[in-house]
Amino acid sequence: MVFYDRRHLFHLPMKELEDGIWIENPDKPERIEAIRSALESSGFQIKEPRDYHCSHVYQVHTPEYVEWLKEKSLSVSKDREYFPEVFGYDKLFDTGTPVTSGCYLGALASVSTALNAVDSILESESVSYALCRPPGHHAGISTGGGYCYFNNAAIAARYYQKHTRGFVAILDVDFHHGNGTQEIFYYDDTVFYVSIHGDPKIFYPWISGNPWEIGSDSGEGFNMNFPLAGGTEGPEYMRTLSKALQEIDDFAPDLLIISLGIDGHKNDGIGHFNLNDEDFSMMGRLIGEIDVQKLIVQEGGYNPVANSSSVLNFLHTIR
Ligand code: Q9C
Ligand code: ZN
Repeated sequence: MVFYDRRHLFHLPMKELEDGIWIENPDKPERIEAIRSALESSGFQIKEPRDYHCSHVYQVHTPEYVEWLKEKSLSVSKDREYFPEVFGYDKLFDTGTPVTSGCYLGALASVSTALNAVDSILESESVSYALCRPPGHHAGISTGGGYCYFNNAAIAARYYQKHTRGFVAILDVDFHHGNGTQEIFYYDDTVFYVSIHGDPKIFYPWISGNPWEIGSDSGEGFNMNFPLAGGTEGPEYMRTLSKALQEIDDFAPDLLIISLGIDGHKNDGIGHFNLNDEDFSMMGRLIGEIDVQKLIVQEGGYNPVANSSSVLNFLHTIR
């Protein structure tokens, strides 16, 4: 089942400060609208989600962060955006993630999209896809960044556990390391976070994603990072993915959440892998070999054309 919420259209970030220069913000509504229309034309039925109480957000994020974002977002005027002024001393950790007038409600709708998909899983759907925007995997316990405000996948994991007490694995295939998801579950042995991403020595978010970050205390051994070089092609990627999937299979989760970014596609303007449309078919096929219910949560992916073909391919092969 596919879930989508049109309220993401109210979140319209305009610019991003990159290397001291203002550029157009790549998190455009079109990147998601392209996926939606491709899914519609190939016969997927799309459900508009119901809303959930905002308390689910507090299972992951601190009240201080959520309240701050709400107040800032609801007070910024429609044609403006708020940027963190002093790097490292604000609740947004980079200069690509402005507070817009629509970001708080948009982020809540994005969370709802993921929670609706969890409900379908609880009603025994085998694979569900949450077409989320804004994305979530860079959002940590009390910080937003990387175009992310609330961590959709993490909140979905907690919501699933509330109903099942089950074990959850999160496989993150976005080009960037999901520093937020890693942080949220770092001390937790009930959620296994596994990520394949561009080497953080060179690529955003720089602060995390190394192989020695393995989790801590009872979470030790339940966090695993597979950094890859820029330019990585399909065959090497699939070898790494197979290793990651073997680890997930050993963990034997009750639910597998896939943080699906398309920014590893060769035509993506932000990520730096060399994957093509067929590679996303192969990814879906390999992940589908694990016999567990699956929740796919959309993360990055900035080329509308690559997004729609790759998501279609992925959804056609996963099971
Ligand atoms: N010069 C996601 O894909 N910009 N976020 C990096 C490097 C931020 C990506 C700029 C990329 C964030 C969800
Ligand atoms: Zn990304």
